[in-house]
Amino acid sequence: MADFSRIDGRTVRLPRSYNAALDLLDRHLLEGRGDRIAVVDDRASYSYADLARRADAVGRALRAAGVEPEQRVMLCLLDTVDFHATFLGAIKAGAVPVPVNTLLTPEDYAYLLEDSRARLLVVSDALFPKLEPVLAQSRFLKAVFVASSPLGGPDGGRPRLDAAIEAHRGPLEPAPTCADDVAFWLYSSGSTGRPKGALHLHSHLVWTAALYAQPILGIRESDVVFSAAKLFFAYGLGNSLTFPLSVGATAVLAAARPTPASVLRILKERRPTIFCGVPTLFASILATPAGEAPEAPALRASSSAGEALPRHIGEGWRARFGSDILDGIGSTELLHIFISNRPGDVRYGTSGKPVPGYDVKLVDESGEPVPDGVEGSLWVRGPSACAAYWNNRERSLATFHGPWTRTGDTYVRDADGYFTYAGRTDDMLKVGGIWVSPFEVESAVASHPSVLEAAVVGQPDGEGLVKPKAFVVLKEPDRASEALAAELKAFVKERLAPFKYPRWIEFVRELPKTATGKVQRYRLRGG
Ligand code: 3UK
Repeated sequence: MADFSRIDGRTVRLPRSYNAALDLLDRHLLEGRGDRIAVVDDRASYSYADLARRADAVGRALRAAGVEPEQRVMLCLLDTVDFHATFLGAIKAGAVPVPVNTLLTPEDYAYLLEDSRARLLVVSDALFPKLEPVLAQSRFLKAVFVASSPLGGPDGGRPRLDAAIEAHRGPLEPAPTCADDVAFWLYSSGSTGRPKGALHLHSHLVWTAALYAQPILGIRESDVVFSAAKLFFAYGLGNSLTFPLSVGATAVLAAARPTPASVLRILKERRPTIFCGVPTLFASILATPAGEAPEAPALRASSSAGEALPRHIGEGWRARFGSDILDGIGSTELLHIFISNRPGDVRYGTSGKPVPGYDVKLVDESGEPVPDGVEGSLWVRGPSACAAYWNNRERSLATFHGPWTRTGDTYVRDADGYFTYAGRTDDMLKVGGIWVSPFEVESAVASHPSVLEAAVVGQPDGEGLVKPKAFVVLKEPDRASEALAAELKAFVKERLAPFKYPRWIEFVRELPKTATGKVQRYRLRGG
């Protein structure tokens, strides 16, 4: 009989012998939830029993292909049921799934294959053309399975995952893992340097469900979750896999890139009760004209993460959809959200309060705690923090200090205990000797009714002194003009300390962003 976790208030009791896939998937069959719907993707609905059978077949196929426990399996998959089956099947078999961003270049994938030494790759057909050119140069890869997606695509003559599943039907003997074994990796992309593989353990998934999803989001068996943030991102993995599967709820998946129209259609037709997105998406949805009510008939809460949610977006969403967006900060290293707003206690413009079970501290340059109202570097401690970065002693030493993880973010805590984002430690600007948070300037610019979004970087002026410059995306790009630029400068000057206003405004059609929606300010510097 399998050993499962027991969630006990804010604590998770984990047996030493523990496999996360049994806890998230097989447990539901034993507890009588086999017929409940686990996943609804673009093509079909899958019960917990269906998903468990698929995961077992994938695990057996991996073993048959020569994948051994502890070896990595790279997943470059669009959001379909195949992600769940492969991620959980690999974990159950003791292998280590490594989901990667689906928006990278062939060169990036070559690096990730080399760094992870993945033995097997499971790739969606639509993404196969980006992987195919680099497969031959991988020294470790033994096999490739191509997963059919609703978007379609070639397989280069490689075996299809569906065929492998058919050929390997049958029960999978779970690997005898323990709670502290490495279960999966997630690559963390900084604004500089190569991505680093964050090593996550079997225990980490259930901890994020027990500390954040159940008490804060309030997720329960009857919920239907739709996350526009994709499964390869730690945020999406929690939203669409860990959290619903932790309680026997349902995840709605969409393979294509989310657009305001596609998200609005899903909110209406699939009736999710919980929606998860990133601020840019919430903003672009709000920029569309309100439709016939009700636009989101079942929605009771949304979450936002990845970057800070500007206050006006939260307020606009509440006004239009009748429920709140819970902004929270998480990271790949901590796996999910550790400071968050919560239902009935939302303070827009802040990240909320620490999620019980996580400890956070704000410190100055010498590591001393800063008082309330003063910016400090954010450190966090909690049971879902990754063990280390793979094969990168230097970056591990710089980030993980005993039980504490340095996030690289600057935050300020107010007297009521709410935490407000003040930028990345590395993006802060010194203007006239005073720190300016580009984020603060961006928020001010973006609160102008003509602006969709903005990014602010430092640029040297005629004196060689750094001043803020704003790159601005307008809701109606054709409205760009000198007059509007002057108006935006005045608008910011009225709202912030005058030295913070952007000395230059450049109108652009879009901002350079990481696949997970973060503005790449470094690409705008010197621009
Ligand atoms: C920034 C935020 C302000 C912050 C993530 C939820 O974003 C996630 O992980 P990443 O590793 O990036 C982490 C960094 O992103 N950030 C995230 N959320 C917020 N800044 N307000 C926010 N609400 O710089 C952080 O250090 O890509 C988010 C769950 C899991 C995640 N991995």
